Amino acid sequence: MTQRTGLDLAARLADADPEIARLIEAEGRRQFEKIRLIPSENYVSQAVLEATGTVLTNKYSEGYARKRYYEGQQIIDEVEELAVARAKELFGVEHANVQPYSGSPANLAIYLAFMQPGDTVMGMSLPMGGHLTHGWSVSATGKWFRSVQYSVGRETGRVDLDEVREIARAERPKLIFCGGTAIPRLIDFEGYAEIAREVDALLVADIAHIAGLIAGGAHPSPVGHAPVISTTTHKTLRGPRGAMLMSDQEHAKPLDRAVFPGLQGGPHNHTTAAIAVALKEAATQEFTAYAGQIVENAKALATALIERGFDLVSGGTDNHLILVDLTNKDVGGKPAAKALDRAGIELNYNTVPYDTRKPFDPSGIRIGTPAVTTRGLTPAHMAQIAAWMDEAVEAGKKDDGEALDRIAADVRDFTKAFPIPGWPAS
Ligand code: DSN
Repeated sequence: MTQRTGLDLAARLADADPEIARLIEAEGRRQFEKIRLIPSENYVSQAVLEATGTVLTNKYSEGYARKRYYEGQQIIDEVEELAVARAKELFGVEHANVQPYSGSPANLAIYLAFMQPGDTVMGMSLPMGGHLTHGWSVSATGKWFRSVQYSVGRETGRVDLDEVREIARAERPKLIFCGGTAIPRLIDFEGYAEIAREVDALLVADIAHIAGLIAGGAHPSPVGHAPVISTTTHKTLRGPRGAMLMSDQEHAKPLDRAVFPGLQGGPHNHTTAAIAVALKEAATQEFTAYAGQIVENAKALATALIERGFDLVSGGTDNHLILVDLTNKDVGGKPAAKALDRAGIELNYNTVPYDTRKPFDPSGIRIGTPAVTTRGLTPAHMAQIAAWMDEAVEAGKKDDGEALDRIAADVRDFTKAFPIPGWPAS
């Protein structure tokens, strides 16, 4: 008997729920016809898609492999053990937990494991490129803990470890986060580790954005510097939406207890299986080449944008991500992002360091190359993308819908040559 897959189910979905089937089809087309530059998004492989659409979603398995609270775990245990073993092997860590539902719950588990309410956490401030869960004021992590935040240099756009050290010495945080969501430069894990050691803080590396680059050798690893590491699985790592926590042996048990039973019930086993598949893919030579190509593409796109007068925070990129300050283009990030989206180029508006505008109407846009690299784009294509972006930003400023639609048509023609896994669904 052949294995039934998610794709077989697609045919049934069309009969059972034509409205949802039509929307999934439309979203597939939308993803296919756009140039997707959102740096935290990607296109997963057919194999990862198939693993997510399986009978594993039917099973409850609270607990961990060989220590569950429900019967019938003979197969699920093997799935989870495979995912854990592959994560340990790929990242070279002593311990991995593949159960967190996504990045924010994974980070909350770290607080539950190692902090008491009111303890001090130190993280990069959100508008400077950090993450909500690194102690930002509106997040539970900023409400229930005492949070101190570091920034980037006003002129350099880069983290200044001297400033980080100064704040750490003065505030004595129990936990220090490094990493974030809008950091275009390499993270100096060793430098953070020295500071954490000096003030006796636990260093946590949030590698959600760069996990795939680390796995593929295109960014230094935090292993050996940060005893605790959190990551999502769906960004550069190119797996399903999910997360992992990794650590040394010393921090393993409290982390596991914080995920379950501290914060979560049953793990999403279909996601665990798809994470295992993505980790297997990430261990291949092809993936190493992919990770390197992401960075090459980002550097080429950065150069092409600078040639067109775009102002890049920190002057460029070392990784997959580019943060553009549109102040000199005399347009806000939000109207620019909306114009670009109409023109077939999908990205997100974003605050830039020291932004004078509000977070919901900021000065910047954030772009990245993981998704277009998956589709096979190379540095040779980046000048064209920069040209379309330039035209679209200018057309948007003049409210020139016709010009935006013309670019979108050109983009649609262009993307036809670069298929995405899973669409059209066969
Ligand atoms: N939403 C993620 C991102 O886009 O970077 C961070 O949580």
